[in-house]
Amino acid sequence: MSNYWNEEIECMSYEDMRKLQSERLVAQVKHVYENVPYYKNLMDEKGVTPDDIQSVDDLHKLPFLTKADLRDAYPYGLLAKPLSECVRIQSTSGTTGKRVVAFYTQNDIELWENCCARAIVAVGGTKEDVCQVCYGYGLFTGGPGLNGGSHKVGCLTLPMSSGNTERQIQFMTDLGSTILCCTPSYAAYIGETLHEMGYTTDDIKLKAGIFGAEPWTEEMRHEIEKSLGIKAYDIYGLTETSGPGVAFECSEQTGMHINEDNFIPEIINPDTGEVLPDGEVGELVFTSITKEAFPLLRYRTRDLCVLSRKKCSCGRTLIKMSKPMGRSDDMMIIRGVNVFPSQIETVLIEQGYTPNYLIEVDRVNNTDTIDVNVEMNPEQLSDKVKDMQQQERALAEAMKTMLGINPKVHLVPPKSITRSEGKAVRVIDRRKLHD
Ligand code: DLL
Repeated sequence: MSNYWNEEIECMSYEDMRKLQSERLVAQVKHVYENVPYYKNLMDEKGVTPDDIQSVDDLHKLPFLTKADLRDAYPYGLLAKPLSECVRIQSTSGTTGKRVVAFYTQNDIELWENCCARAIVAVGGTKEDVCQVCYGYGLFTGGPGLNGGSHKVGCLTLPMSSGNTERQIQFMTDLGSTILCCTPSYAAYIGETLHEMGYTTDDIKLKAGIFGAEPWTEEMRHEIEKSLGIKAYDIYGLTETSGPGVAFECSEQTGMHINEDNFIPEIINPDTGEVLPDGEVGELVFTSITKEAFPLLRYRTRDLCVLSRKKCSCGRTLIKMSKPMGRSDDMMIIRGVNVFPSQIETVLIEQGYTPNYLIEVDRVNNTDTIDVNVEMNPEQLSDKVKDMQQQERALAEAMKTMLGINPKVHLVPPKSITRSEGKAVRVIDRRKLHD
């Protein structure tokens, strides 16, 4: 059984991939210029015409597209196909007023599901597998994307959606699910509930998990692998570029292969827009070269990561992206220091705590404050106040070493931090309320 869904593409030589990308890019720029007045204006303003784009080497000449553009053009302003050819929308939740609506033709859905099928096959999925999809279904892309990929591979697909965790575990044990797809925070919760219900990993048949949609650390990967007795793989994507499956992890588990026959990645300096060489950290930018209805050229994701063309032991030649280190817009600046929630998570797990935490940021007397509420394991509970204070101090000290700032740590009782069934909320920043 092959480990690839599309070996020709996934193992294509660099030269052939560049050639394919260039052909697709040239056609895509023409398609967008002719059909999307909004983007034509952006190109005209920059003095670029489709004729200036002859290959991938010319990509940098195109203007960027940002979330603000998506908002300006909402809802139909970036549509590149007549509505009569569109068959679906997906959308972000828009809780912060930044709703994105993406459109798909039948062919766009095909391409998207094939990207997800690549991800499933890369973790060892075949038609013998039972694939339990507990990403949200509906407008969110997670459920529909992995569902479609699972069908393509021929797995028995369990379209569970998120929530009702005991029922998830019932299905998992009764039907013998072998692949689990959900957010990493929900996977951790499922593991916790499984053990609370009195099961062990011997009672389930899971072998692999495909977890994404939110940042998670290597430490959290190990926790989940232990608790569910599986290999945990990362998957990346965003609504704007179709959803999950833009990039996926393989057996090497050292970053995600980007489906670069569909999405050309670039890394830029987020402040200047300058394109950075492979190996440097910066903002990830994607150009979708195959999408018909909603093709975004040079879309700034705000996700910070590194690209690498290092040879991969799985045989794929597709470029790899590191785990996103966070978003340039969820980086907290606390007393002038850049802090990512993932750094705090790393410290917590290293120190033997669970990844259940809530960061509260505020500003008191013009000084930023950061409070980290950390849930204890039952074994860490102590009825001696002194012991608890000692533990809090030790944790604060470890965070200071990692972050360079001194947070206030509060140990809170087991199970007191709300579990997430979708994307976890890790930070409450009250400074925004005062601004
Ligand atoms: O989260 C699509 C998705 C669904 C990806 C299921 C993977 C699995 P959005 O809701 O539009 O789409 O959110 C996209 O989520 O820009 C990243 O900031 C973040 N994100 C997605 N995958 C990862 C990941 C879906 N593996 C935004 N690691 C992106 C870290 C991720 N962050």
